[in-house]
Amino acid sequence: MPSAALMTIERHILEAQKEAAPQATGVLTQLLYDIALSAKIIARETTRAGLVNILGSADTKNVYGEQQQKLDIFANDVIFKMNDHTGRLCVMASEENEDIIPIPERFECGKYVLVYDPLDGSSNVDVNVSVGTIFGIFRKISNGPRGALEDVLQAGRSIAAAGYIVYGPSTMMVYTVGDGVHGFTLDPSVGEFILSHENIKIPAKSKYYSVNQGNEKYWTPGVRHYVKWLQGIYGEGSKPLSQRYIGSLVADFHRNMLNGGVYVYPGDLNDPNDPCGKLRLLFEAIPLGYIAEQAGGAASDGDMPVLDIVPHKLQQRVPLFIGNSELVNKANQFIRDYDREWLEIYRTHRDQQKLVNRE
Ligand code: P6P
Repeated sequence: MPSAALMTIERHILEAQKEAAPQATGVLTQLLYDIALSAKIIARETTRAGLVNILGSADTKNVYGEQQQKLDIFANDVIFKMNDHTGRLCVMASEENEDIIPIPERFECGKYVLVYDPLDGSSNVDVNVSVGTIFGIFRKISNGPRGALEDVLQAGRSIAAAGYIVYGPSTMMVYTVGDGVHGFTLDPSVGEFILSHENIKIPAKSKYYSVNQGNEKYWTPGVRHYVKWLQGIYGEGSKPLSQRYIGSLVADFHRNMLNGGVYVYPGDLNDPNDPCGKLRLLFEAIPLGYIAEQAGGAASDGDMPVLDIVPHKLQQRVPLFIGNSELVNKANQFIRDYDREWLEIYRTHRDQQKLVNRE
């Protein structure tokens, strides 16, 4: 491999694919290029959002009833338009769209599926806080000539690649094709993503935990105990971690990937009909969960690995504990010990499909 200084993301993807899959046709490589280019276009707009009238809310809401930001819509459009005509995809699905996004009839279909959250944490753009794009790539499994919902509703164990872009003080793209996690920093002077973090591994020693303390009143007993354990309140054996919560999952997750820690967005029983928390299984938990596991970490819904869950609907939401394996496993233990009522209710919502890797 050439030295890191010369290693652009395009070259790295090509070299990694040649090594990991010599028989590869290069389609996945091209697809990752397309996403990198989309990221450059989105980065340009997020860094100058204050200068053009692209700031603030659009007058539309997404499928979750959340106010869409103008940049949400811009980022959603960019990713779609950079990928709808390439013949590499058979179908797309976006957190911002209610249904799957078919490839227009006038274009050929390919063998891959792209799921994405175009601009996670977008409400932070107006206050100049880091935001991110999250994506996952699956292979087509349906028999028809074009993509279908079944191509999108796949468990994370089947994923082919995943990544995120964090638009912060610098723009970074982090991706994995199952052979380690690699980070690239955008050099705006040449418009290239240059390898800056090769083979990222989550540190064994954690520094941070990320949770919205403002939701404490809704937390289940197990989550309450867990957060106190993270704060070191239980003395010997518990963790005196610092809290960092940006309100932007990609930014919090990226920091914890590099410095060690856990991000927590739990479910609760504030509404017994809605025990699943806020985050989306397909567009957030599965792609980031794959990256976390590839970096030696873990991602759980408080009960099992998120990569083992078979999604039963596009907008399925899950509780998320993601980052350092020891911290994630500890969350599962506290929930197992203290949150049987919540666990029973949550499982009925989740297990509407056979689970992967369950005998
Ligand atoms: P809350 C952004 O909307 C997001 O999906 C994540 O990026 C972020 O971590 C979380 O929601 C923030 O949610 O309820 O703490 O404001």
